Amino acid sequence: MDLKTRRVAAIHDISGFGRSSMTTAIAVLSSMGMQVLPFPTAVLSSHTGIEGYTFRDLTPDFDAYIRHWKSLNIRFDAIYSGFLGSSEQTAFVSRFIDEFKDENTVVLVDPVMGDGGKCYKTCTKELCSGMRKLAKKADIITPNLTEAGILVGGHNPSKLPGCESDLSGWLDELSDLGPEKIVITGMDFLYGKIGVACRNTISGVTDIFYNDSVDGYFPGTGDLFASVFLGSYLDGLGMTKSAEKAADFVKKSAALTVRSGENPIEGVQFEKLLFELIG
Ligand code: PXL
Repeated sequence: MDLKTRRVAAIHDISGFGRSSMTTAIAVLSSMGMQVLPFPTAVLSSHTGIEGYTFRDLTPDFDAYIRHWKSLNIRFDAIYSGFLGSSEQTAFVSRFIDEFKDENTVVLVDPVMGDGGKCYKTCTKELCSGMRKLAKKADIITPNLTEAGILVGGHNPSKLPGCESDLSGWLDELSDLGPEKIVITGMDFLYGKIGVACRNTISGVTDIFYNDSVDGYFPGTGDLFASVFLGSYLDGLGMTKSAEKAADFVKKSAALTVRSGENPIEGVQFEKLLFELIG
């Protein structure tokens, strides 16, 4: 066993109802033996897909939070950002990266902005342009197909690649944003299948794989994917193997949710499967 515990700065919101973002990142990465240091961006009573949610924006705390951590001389093996509520928050995350990234820190930016061909309510033009800037500072970005569209189209998710041959141009455009590795999830080009594309922008190599899809809409699976991906990547699995492990875990969690009859709006049931990540 590697006795050194890897430390991850998790920059996400905390949503009370509906498994997502910070609660998922802590559960998954802790199960994988990583220490998670939460940097909460907002507190919501539920994720934004559920009517009536409360939203407490924590941006006013960011500066003092960063300064305190800086005074403690904390070093991170990874900086992992997800849902952000405004372009002001993206600018703070950018500053966080400048303050804490060293040559061994992996920066993963999950540009949470939309799904199913639509932007989330909170995704403004300004937020999109902030995410594009953040992607420049990332080692790895993990957009779903819609978020790839929002990043490339500058806030217009309506034009999405419809097949693998369209995808290559999109990956080139995302490469131009600056990340070293791009992992696009949720590729629904083939009936009954859901695919992932992994592009190494240095070598230009792209790996694509598919799993059987599970019918239904499952919020929070992007957070689950990115968290399992990051834990696996920090364990040394490499981009494509980490993506395969993450996609497999998401698929099993979605299948369990369907079998259980639980409402998928609560997110997928992954708790009973976490033991599979330990080791
Ligand atoms: O799962 C992504 C996500 C994270 N955080 C909040 C969200 C969503 C998606 O809807 O609303 C608050």
